[in-house]
Amino acid sequence: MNPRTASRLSALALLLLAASPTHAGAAPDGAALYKEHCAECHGADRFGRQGPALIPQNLRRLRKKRAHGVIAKGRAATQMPGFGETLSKEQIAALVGYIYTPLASLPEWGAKEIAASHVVHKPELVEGSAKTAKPVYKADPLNVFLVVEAGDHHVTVLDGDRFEPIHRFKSRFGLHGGPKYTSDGRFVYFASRDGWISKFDMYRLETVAEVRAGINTRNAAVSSDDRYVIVGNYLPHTLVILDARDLSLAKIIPVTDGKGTSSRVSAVYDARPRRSFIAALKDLREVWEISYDPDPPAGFSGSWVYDYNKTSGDAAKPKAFPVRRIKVEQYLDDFFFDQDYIYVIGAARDGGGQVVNLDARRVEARIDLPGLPHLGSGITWPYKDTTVLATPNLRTGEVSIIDMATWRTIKKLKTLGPGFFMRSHESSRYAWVDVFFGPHRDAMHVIDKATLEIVRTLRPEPGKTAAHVEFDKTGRHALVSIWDRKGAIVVYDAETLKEVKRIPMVKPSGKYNVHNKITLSRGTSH
Ligand code: DHE
Repeated sequence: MNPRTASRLSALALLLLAASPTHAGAAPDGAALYKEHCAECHGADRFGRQGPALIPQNLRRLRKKRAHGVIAKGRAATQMPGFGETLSKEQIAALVGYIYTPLASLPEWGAKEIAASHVVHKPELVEGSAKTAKPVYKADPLNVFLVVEAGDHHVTVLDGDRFEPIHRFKSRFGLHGGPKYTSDGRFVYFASRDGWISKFDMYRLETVAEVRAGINTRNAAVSSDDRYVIVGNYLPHTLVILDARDLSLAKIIPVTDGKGTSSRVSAVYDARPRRSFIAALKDLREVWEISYDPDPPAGFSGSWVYDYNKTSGDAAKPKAFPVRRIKVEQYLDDFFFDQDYIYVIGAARDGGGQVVNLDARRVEARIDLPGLPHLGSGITWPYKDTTVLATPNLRTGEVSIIDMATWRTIKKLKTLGPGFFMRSHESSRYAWVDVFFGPHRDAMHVIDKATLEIVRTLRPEPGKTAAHVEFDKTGRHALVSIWDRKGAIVVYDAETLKEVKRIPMVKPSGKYNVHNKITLSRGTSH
């Protein structure tokens, strides 16, 4: 080979090497590796998609060394896989460097952007007039389930008596968390991980309105008076309040401590008897109570007034959304309420829990939780002369059963592996818990609520993950998801534990019964 050709070839080889994010020799290119391995779930722009945003502002609680471990080994209790087998240490280090590199500018998602994304698809359904007040189908509207099919981003409306699909429609990409019904079950609100909130009419089976309330959203809640929807965001660090009728913007609350530190929102829920929303924060050791009571009790601050009636000088206008901040000991990654909504039982990703008294505005007890429970999954039931709270733990194969009078763990029930979801119903003697991770992920335990023992382990489809149970209105049937693209909803007789029916679905994740949700059944999430 002549020297000129050889030098051209080696230049070409160098070019090719530089273009490959995984080649040996040259320093790995974090940006290219990100594009190849991370962008699909975390977004090409790093603002999050199904996975969270990977920018320094949202990684404050994760040290670089830990980030290295997460990329190598995956993250417990999330869909994050480990890349330790695929990527070298140097490549992982390059990725860590890349995700901690500040962006030239932070994305704006304020009033202007939110308003520009707002679409009212069906103006005639915004208020739900008498003319449209009957379902277009013949099924008990209170015993209908919504099933989120995560595999192809659809939602099925399922008749809870006959277990037959009534309707199926395309949802926004990556719905996460429970859809939230209005108090009569007529409307429902979905939140997607990328910030879209959709309002759906359960009677007319149509999407009424949509708005993008954030770039990377945690979850949403509806006020008990059906007037507002609140959205908790990871990005930007805001709580966004929408008018529940048409999803127009009512207020943006920046989540900051007033001293320059802002925070992601871990979760926000409605606290019905308090007429307030409660938000847990990821980066500030605080719980926030946001009142929508026209006459909020003492301790709230903030004077912004939202003209809900869109009129001026109206005496009935609520003093909208003042905030009361409560200091806590640890960052809360999620939480759960007691049945009276006085206590917040909060959990941190690294384990441990704390009980916050919302009235006294202080931490009142610590509870023993070994790892982060997917706390939306905690349920309660009467046990002997007390009430217990039970939740699976995402790291260890055990269900913690806690006495809510003393906050002591009365049992750690061994399971075949860490679980995600736990469910029951007032009229059922059983509680069901899945085994989401590990070799037994196809198993579903059935626990006797009186003896606190596992009485049966079902395997609805051997080899495929069985997860997330929801009961029908009466509690006679329990529905289990086969979490697979060729999946199904398997309906069980909740007493005999025998299979009744199998309905094919595309990776059905959660399912949500209207009656159980709007009556705040103890056996399900709210
Ligand atoms: Fe969830 C609900 C947090 C991972 C499926 N999940 C929730 C809620 C929170 C939460 C705060 C309650 C929101 C609500 O209903 O308003 N989830 C988290 C996490 O912190 C975690 C561990 C990491 C993350 O990725 O955010 C996590 N969740 C997952 C998953 O990996 C699951 C299994 C698949 C997915 O869709 O991402 C998953 N989460 C669900 C489902 C619900 C949920 C199906 C609703 C349960 C219900 O019955 O209400």
